[in-house]
Amino acid sequence: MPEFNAKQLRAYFICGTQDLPTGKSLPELVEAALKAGITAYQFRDKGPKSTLSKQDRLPLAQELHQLCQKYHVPFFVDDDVELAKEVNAEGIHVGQDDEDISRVIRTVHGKMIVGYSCSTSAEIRLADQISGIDYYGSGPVFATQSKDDADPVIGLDGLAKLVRQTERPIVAIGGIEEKDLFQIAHTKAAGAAVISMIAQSSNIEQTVTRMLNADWQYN
Ligand code: TZP
Ligand code: MG
Repeated sequence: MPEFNAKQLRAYFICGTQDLPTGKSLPELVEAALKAGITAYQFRDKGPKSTLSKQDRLPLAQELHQLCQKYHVPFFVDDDVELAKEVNAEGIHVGQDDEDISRVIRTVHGKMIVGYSCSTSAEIRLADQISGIDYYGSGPVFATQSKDDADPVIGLDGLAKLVRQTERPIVAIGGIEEKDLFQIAHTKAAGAAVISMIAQSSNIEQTVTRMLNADWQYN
């Protein structure tokens, strides 16, 4: 079982081919983020803007996993349990509309870190009853351009309420910019999960350093 520590949620980078700025490949971007010190990476490749065919997904995921291993950073796969198993990922992230969470846990139990998206109190209440979930991803905290079917914005207050409700660590997601990190940290969320803040950054080293050095209060 890969080691899980909530500190791995502090600077959590999510990226697929649909999120790439022009002129950069996914391995180039992910390696820049790893060099800068991200604490987790999630391969999330989906939607009409993905440039990958189904058969290209596996070798790319393998390459990205190897990169993460070089930097001792856990590699998560979004949604696709089969792919996660094929590449021997450290973790899987499951959404409310993905494969049933209890089924996923039975399949990967003891072998992968499990993350689950919960954006309401009711979702957390139900999820807290299920053992084998390591962390929640909650949001969108702010409006996001990166997910077409995003849930309604929960805001910092909504995030703080979910954090108070559960003992499990929550990684905040959705529209987070560098200027928001202090307030995110002060909700006692365990970290920030971001696409654009890193993918679109003109200084990835500085962006990730700011994520790592936000005044995180979760312990
Ligand atoms: N889930 C909720 S919001 C979101 C996902 C995958 C997108 C986050 O991307 P960004 O660019 O950091 O807003
Ligand atoms: Mg999903």
